[in-house]
Amino acid sequence: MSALPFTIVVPTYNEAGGIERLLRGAVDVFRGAALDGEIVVVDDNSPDGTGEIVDRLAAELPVRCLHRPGKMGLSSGVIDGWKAARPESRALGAMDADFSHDIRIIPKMVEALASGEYGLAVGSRYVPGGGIANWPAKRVFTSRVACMLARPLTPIADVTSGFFLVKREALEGVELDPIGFKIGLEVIAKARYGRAIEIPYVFTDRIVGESKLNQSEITNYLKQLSRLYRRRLTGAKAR
Ligand SMILES: Nc1nc2c(ncn2[C@@H]2O[C@H](COP(=O)(O)OP(=O)(O)OP(=O)(O)O)[C@@H](O)[C@H]2O)c(=O)[nH]1
Ligand SMILES: [Mg+2]
Repeated sequence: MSALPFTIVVPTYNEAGGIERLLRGAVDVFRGAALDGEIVVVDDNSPDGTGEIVDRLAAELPVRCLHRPGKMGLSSGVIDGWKAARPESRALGAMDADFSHDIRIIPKMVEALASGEYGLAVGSRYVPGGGIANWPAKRVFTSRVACMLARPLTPIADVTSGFFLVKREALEGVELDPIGFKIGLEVIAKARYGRAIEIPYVFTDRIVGESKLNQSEITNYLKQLSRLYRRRLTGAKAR
């Protein structure tokens, strides 16, 4: 077993079409690399029964479901999932449920943190070896602009990645703003992780289920950025 037990949170809303395959695949990756990982799915009372599927799988896999009463947002879901992580986990992560994030790089993320060299490992589309398989040009452009806007805050190229693993201690006492979809940016900008590494992977657009991303998330992202810039300028006091 790896020296670094960890918990990955998967927020879900109507992901019944793929959740079982994703969880089985991730646990296979954990077992194949002898990792001590658990997955906490945070389900917002999905009408399609995602939460019940996870409850059933909890009997045979290192997986649990945290049920929330209604759709409360991706970032707050990840934060609530981390609060529910088992005490022995020394690293906390996040991953989407729609197969966009390549579960095969999880062992590299764990290894980076276990080495003691890094406190944060980010799955990255924007370093050599990474990429995006099947997004329309307009969406790639929007994503690149979103990352550029955060450039003065961090040298990390893929700041809007929702796929990462961070040392638990790096989050202690850190107030994360649950606004919008970009919990990764909150962690990158606020957590005390020391060095970070970006691990390349090729992002693939969701193959089952429907997108929950909408125009208001772009507004939320701009709001989040402005709060982070303000915080930077006022010496980390503002949210
Ligand atoms: N618990 C919870 N999960 C959510 C909520 N909104 C989105 N999610 C989950 O967050 C993850 C990312 O959502 P996506 O719809 O894939 O958003 P995206 O990746 O930005 O956009 P697409 O890939 O185009 O769909 C998925 O696992 C969703 O099920 C929410 O309000 N609550
Ligand atoms: Mg997605």
